Amino acid sequence: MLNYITTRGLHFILIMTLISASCSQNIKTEKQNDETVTTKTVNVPVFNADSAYMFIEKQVAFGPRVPNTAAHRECGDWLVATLKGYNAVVVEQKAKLKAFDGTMLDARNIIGSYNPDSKSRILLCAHWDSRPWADHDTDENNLRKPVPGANDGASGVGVLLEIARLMSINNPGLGVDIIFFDAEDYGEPQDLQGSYEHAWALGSQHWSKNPHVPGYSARFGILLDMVGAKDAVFTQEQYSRYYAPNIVRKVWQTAERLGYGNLFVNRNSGRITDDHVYVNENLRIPTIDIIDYQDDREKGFFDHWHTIDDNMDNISKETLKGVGQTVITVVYEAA
Ligand code: AHN
Ligand code: ZN
Repeated sequence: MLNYITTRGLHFILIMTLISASCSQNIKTEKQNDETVTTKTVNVPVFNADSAYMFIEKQVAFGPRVPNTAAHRECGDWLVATLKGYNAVVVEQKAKLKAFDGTMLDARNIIGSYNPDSKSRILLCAHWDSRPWADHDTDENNLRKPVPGANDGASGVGVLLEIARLMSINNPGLGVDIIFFDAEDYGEPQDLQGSYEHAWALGSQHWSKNPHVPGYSARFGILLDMVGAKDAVFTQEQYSRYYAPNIVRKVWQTAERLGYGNLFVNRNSGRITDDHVYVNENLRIPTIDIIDYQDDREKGFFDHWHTIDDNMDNISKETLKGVGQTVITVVYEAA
């Protein structure tokens, strides 16, 4: 009998150990200077930069994801299938959006949700379309060619797909909505005469006025834009600081703690009109932009910005790792 109980007890301990090892969170009690302190330790998944890199390669291989092209439709279908494959609840928000020149764009915002019933939610977003015109190319023959968009577009999506993959393995314990915005980069070519209002970020303008869930809200949002270049530097962009100063602090402090302070620098930069502006203004969700931008660089953005050389050659796994590990840590620690 004694033997039997001991064996049962052992089994119980073994099973409990296995359960706690597979949990994403565990409560740890430590003794420090005669004081008992309880610290919440969160097991944050390890971001795999090779995997993120492959997600970027895959998007670029479709060709430029310019709205109203086959590459755009095919890549959109692949994004939907990939999110579903990683157990997200997917909504495709299709809309005909009018570009600055009157062109009607067949646009699609793609939303992948985790824990859709949770009240406590975080929004992660990036644009998935690519720019129709390489209007910053040095060769004038390229000015009306589309950009490959490895960094400008695919990098943010690649990082978020890797986070989706990790969330399908290890539940983050709160609601997370990944939104791939369409038609961000259809703003008028630089050399065109005339001024156009709200020509950029058409997909996020549409979604923020017509969210996929009526009354949608989130605690905060993080936009990733151009997060894969070799020499990336993420400064603290002005709209982000204005609308979401606490989130800027949280993200930059997390990066510093993880050893990515060289990538996320404590330096301010000016206003960038990007998807986060409309999420802030229309939905009042404090949303920051992690964007490779410095006021004192020639273009502000990375060297190959809006040129036909925005390809895989400039994508750095080290940069992807720094961004991905920082963002996934912020998400899992918010639970
Ligand atoms: C403008 O330069 C107007 N917007 C920058 C946002 C952007 C363009 N992100 C990617 N491409
Ligand atoms: Zn762009």
